[in-house]
Amino acid sequence: MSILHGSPGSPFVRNVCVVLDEMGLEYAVDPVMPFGPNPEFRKVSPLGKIPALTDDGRSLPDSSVLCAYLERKYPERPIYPSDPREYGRALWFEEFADSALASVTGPKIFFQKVVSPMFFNRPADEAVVEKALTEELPPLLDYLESEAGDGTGFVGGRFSFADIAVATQFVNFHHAGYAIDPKRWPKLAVLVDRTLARPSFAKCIEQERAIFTR
Ligand SMILES: N[C@@H](CCC(=O)N[C@@H](CS)C(=O)NCC(=O)O)C(=O)O
Repeated sequence: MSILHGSPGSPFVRNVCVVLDEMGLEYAVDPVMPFGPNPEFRKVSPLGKIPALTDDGRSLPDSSVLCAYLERKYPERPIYPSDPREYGRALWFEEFADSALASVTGPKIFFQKVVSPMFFNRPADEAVVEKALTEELPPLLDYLESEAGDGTGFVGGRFSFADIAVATQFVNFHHAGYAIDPKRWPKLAVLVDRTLARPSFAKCIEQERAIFTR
């Protein structure tokens, strides 16, 4: 059985949990915390980041790498589109989510509102949160709304990894007490809700709520 190294609350660890679950694969979790001094873990993940996966006795880091690896190892259970253009678009949404979206929903919202008070006994910097919510996040949501189609999937009107990569960032947004405004971003709200209602996501979210809901 493969071992997923990582802890709850990381959108990148969650991506891999969801993909493993969507593929019907069993795995065990090694609860590695990020940012800690753990030289042993660097043998598995040289940059010290979570997640990493040990599979058949060998390890690989990085959620994007792991999802691509799993897709290649289990081609009968695809989560990326097979059409080249659609595949490229799915990779683009993954990149958009992992970089632009994560850099706002992660450090500027989830870290401020949840991690900082809960684990470092420090209140949120409300100015950072306010700027993120009112200035930085809306243009990103406008773009996603324009690409959300009829709410059945960002790529080709079907569920794919593009939907997972975007939706995982909103789990952290929800943990921080926020939700996508369905009046302003109706298609995006439907698509994210639909993606998060899948059993693969629902299982992760339930476990995480027990930790992060105050
Ligand atoms: N590109 C990486 C990003 C992973 C990442 O940034 N993980 C964070 C936790 S959400 C982490 O481990 N940060 C610790 C650090 O940067 O030292 C991936 O997709 O796996």
